[in-house]
Amino acid sequence: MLLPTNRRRFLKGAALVAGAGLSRADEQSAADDPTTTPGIPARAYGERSRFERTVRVPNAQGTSSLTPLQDSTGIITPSSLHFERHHAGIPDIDPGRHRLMIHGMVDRPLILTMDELKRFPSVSRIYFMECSGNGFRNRRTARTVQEAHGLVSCAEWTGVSLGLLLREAGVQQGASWIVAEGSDAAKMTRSVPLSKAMNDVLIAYGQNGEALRPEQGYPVRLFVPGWEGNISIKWLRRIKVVDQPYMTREETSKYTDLMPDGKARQFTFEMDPKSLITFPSGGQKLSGPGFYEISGLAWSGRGAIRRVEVSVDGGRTWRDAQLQSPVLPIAFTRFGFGWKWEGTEAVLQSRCTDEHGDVQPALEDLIKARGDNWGYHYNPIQSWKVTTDGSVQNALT
Ligand SMILES: Nc1nc2c(c(=O)[nH]1)N[C@H]1C(S)=C(S)[C@@H](COP(=O)(O)O)O[C@H]1N2
Ligand SMILES: [Mo]
Repeated sequence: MLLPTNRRRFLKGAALVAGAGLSRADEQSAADDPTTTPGIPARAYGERSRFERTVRVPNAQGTSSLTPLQDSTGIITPSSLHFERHHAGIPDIDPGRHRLMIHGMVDRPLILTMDELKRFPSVSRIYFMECSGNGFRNRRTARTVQEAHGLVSCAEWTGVSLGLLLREAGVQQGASWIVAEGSDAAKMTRSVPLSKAMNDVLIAYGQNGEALRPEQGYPVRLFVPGWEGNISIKWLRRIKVVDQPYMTREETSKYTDLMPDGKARQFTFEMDPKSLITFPSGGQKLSGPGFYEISGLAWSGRGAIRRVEVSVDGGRTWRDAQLQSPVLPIAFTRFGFGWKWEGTEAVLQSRCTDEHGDVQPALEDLIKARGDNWGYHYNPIQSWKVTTDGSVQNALT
């Protein structure tokens, strides 16, 4: 990577700050010096440092919470910071009593305990999950990337391939959809085409190396890779194999978009390519002119990210950002872009392209295509304005 010529000066500055820190440490009492007093003993379940404060932000009704994307590193969202969306609270389910039923147009209906489910071969995959309502509602009022776009996260999910379970049950001729139902008080229900269900859908019980969190659907959820979060039914209790979509509330009155011609877009399953600069982003402050690595996340429900471009002049010119490995399909991809801030006003943007050549659009293009009476699948380019004092703002406000 070609570094700006002032990179060395930037690093020298950092060393000076560290030097100043050392002399302050000398003045601290012995009890505060970790090299002279033994630390606390081992503990049974880990906690982060008390100095780390970043948290999810729940909405006023407690029906969702937002991932602090501005503080994220790498591509994995820790389970404790994974965004939440629940329509009737988080149920408290005893896995010993939970059952998953697979029935309908099958030769051998199944009723599985969690232990039985876990006897099937398991698969683990890193996938992002995004609520299709992400980004639209707060697009003008949001100050931070968390407030604007925090209904997206990325985790490692472990479970059983739904295709395997459906083959075990024996799908009958003429079946073309499944209907999945949750055991929360919302009894959230969605229809999934059988072709997707047989392809890459997981019946997931693991998240980032341990059991799913209750917020994410403990003890078991449907995980539909790349599709709008709503379809990944949590607290899953039933899958019915059927021959048509069931037109549930979540696929008729919700999660549809009214187009200018009066028709509604329905079954808009896939999440479109989207990227965000997470540093520097709204609410953060640059300490002064000099070198920075602009950092961000890109993802697409249709596959891998192939390219991310960054503009530091409000979209007049674009240059390629570096994609950091791993670059996985249907997962967050972290990108970086070396930038020398001159101390003048700048508008920072990122724009991604996925492996199918689909490009993240400008907001004007989305409005041209869909009118302005829609709210789901909001993926336009996000602009952050850096002002001369280094503070960063949402450029749409
Ligand atoms: N049973 C059930 N499943 C559900 C929901 C729900 O309220 N109940 N919310 C859906 C919505 S709208 C989204 S965006 C995702 C969010 O998953 P997460 O909370 O694990 O991030 O779960 C989906 N699955
Ligand atoms: Mo959602």
